[in-house]
Amino acid sequence: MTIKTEVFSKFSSFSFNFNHANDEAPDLFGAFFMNLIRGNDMNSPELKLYKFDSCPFCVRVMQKVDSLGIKVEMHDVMTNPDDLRFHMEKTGRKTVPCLYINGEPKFESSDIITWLEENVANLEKSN
Ligand SMILES: N[C@@H](CCC(=O)N[C@@H](CS)C(=O)NCC(=O)O)C(=O)O
Repeated sequence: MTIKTEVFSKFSSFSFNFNHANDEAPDLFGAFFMNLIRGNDMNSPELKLYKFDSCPFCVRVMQKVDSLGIKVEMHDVMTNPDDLRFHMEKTGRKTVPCLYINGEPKFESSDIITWLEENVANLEKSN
């Protein structure tokens, strides 16, 4: 369902769009209102987890992500060569799990889990 809303005020008018079904917000106002409606914090850090599914340390982190209900973009280094290349170029390592917090890599599953638990209040929730 795409919602397009027009907002008029005395001095200006603007419209915004967001697509509820696929989480797309094609403009800044759309993103702002989508996050507002969902109770998401616009200042929450962007999280990307580099992992592969048969890695037990990755599984621990993914279970924590699930149980906390937070939104994390998944990058599988086993199935996606571009993800592996990026991760190695960025860190000089191929070790996973690695959580990128606003682009900054954090290694060690137990440190990642502790960080998630300590910061859950500020993290964007999954839907
Ligand atoms: N102590 C680390 C262990 C991580 C680890 O050993 N990951 C393996 C996959 S299960 C790996 O990436 N090995 C390849 C490498 O380190 O180059 C943690 O808890 O995150």
